Amino acid sequence: DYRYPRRLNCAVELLDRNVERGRGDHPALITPEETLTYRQLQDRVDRIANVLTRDLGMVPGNRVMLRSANNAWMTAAYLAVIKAGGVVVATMPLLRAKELGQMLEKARITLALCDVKLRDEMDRAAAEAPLLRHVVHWGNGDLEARCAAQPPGFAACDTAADDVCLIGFTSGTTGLPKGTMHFHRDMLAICDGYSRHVLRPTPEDRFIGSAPLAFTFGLGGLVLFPFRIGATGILLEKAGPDELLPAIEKHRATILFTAPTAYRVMAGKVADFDLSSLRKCVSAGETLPRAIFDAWEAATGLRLMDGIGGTEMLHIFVAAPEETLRPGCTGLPVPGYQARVIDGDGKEVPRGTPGWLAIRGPIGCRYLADPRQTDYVRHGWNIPGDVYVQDEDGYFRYQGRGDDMIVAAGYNIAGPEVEGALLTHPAVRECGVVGAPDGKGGTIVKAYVALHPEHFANEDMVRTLQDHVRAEIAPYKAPRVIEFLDAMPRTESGKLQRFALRRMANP
Ligand code: 3SK
Repeated sequence: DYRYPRRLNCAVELLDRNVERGRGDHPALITPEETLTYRQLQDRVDRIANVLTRDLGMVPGNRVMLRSANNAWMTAAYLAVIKAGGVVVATMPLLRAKELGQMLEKARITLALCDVKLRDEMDRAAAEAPLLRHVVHWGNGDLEARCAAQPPGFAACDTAADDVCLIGFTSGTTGLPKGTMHFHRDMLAICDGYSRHVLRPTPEDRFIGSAPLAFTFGLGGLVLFPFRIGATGILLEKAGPDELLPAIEKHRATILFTAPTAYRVMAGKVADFDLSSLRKCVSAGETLPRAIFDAWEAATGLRLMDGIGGTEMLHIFVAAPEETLRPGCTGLPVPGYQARVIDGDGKEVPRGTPGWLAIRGPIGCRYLADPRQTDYVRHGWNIPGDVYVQDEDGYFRYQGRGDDMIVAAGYNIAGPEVEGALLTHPAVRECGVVGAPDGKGGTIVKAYVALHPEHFANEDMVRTLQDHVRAEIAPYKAPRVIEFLDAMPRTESGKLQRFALRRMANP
């Protein structure tokens, strides 16, 4: 019911409670380099917290940048900052110095912990960041030696449930990142909401996935959800389909979190691996085309659990457990959340009518010093910019991002629907569909397509794909123009950057 004590440190609830409750010797984290039990992880967290507070002068409320691929040091650093009352600002590994600099400035960051493998961009950003006092690296022995010199044990900071502990920067499909602030209680609420009611894991589960811990999809699915119940997270620094499949087999992973495109690629390769340990597969970060749902079910016998979430609300807020999920629908609001479809004036539209998705729940959307707050939050409802239809029986069906809707020849056409139809053709590896000028003041549907290697990009293929779409969905939705690319532009979290395609289509 999302009621938490007024004083609460979520790192204590997620880590120390496991040791107190007899899970100390259970593996908390498995990585290619090391396996750490809850007790061993607790020791590392406490030592890092001592380094932060005694060595580096961190005080509660300080914001600490973390920079690393997914590994045990990154996880320990996350929990240490929070246990010491600080605020984590984790950065996606591929970000450049300029983007890091914007975050350092916006969040007024004073300390940074960084895997030495990612030091180049961090050092360049640090050179231009007057507020940043220390950057300490691990992987070169520095943080390791500082930890060894500290005493074990750390008394957690007595934080309030409503103290900020995380600023998650959105990767921004619009190219303009925003910092979203989250409280200690929010970190537990996603575990007690989506995970407990929809995913329903057990303490023996082993979670694996591809998203970086800097993306809250990965943080929840690989660390918070398992830790809330004393289960195990498996972390891979590189987690493309070619790394995920052997790791699932090797570590007998049971719950998989990744994006639709990865499921699509993996579906063609599963025959070479023993995936019999897998029991639940979560798909989010992007809309799940029916073709991918079917391909994964045919390949593994498992039904993908679709969900929509956001950095703003920390994790998934509309989804469905396997037994009630409907292919082609995202699902129902997670218990404790309310969702509705509204028009431009904020009024709920009738069932079956497309409109803006609005969400309200235990986690609020709060941007750090950003005037866009009032665009995305109205009367306590978060309006993320997704267009949905609510069916008669309450299920929410995705139509597209507001700016993915193409108005062509008087029709409203959802780009993702056309993409879903294209993806059912075996030659199509990935695609993106946007509106493009027709040269006469109107708009046409244009598809960008990347083919599987054995197929050729030529006029025959254009006609084949157009005919295929016409056979799958209403013919007026078929792309009038198809351009072939080697790969689609994607954000660091794997989302298709339709704005980049739109820019290409509207030079
Ligand atoms: O859908 C997303 O992009 C998302 C973002 C953060 C956390 C969880 C999800 C699914």
